[in-house]
Amino acid sequence: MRIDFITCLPELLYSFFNYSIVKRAQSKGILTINVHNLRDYANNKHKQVDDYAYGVGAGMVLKIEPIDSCVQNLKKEREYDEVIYMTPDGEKLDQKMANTLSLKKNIIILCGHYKGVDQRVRDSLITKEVSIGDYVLSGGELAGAVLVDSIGRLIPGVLSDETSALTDSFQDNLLAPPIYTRPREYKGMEVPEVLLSGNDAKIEEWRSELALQKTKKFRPDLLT
Ligand code: 6GU
Repeated sequence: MRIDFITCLPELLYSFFNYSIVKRAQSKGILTINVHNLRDYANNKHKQVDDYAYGVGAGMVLKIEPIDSCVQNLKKEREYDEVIYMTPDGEKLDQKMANTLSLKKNIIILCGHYKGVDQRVRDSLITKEVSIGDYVLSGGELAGAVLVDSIGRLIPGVLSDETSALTDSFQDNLLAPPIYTRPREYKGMEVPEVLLSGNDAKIEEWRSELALQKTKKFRPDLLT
């Protein structure tokens, strides 16, 4: 999979991509991430990529020319399955969306300022708008990093134990059951007996039951 990021703040993304699960995916050759600095596509001598909003004045808006020029450059090289714009008014990211996107070959992710981009970018270039939740961030970079982390770990071969992504919370609309490691007892708190029993069927039954209990308690909305 190949992901091309378009951003005014490339530094914000580099550190994340060099340390996370995404780093592992990249060194295994399963995922390639390229970060493009929007400023490199500005066609004016001040390298200006944003401007005042027509009519409302206050707040800077990303201009269409540098974005269009960057996107067209990329499209000359390959076809893209999606051109995603990170925005708080987009479709909310969930595990299902991450699953779907993890199967794509090439995607572009555009990160905006909080005041947004010229509407014509959204009308003519963007195929999908994604939000990571109902709150406002000052830019799309952190949201884009969240999106790529959620996708990256689902690409087959990225996690060493492939089944571990399949048993995550949300994968079957249930929260994950509790897990334990050594010691068996700590300050009077014991590991549930069944987990020490070696009886796989019993353990599976216990895990399903606790996943259901936990979901009922903390996220009943997932069960409806
Ligand atoms: Cl994708 N962008 C921004 N700026 N804020 C957000 C968001 C995205 N998702 C939630 N808040």
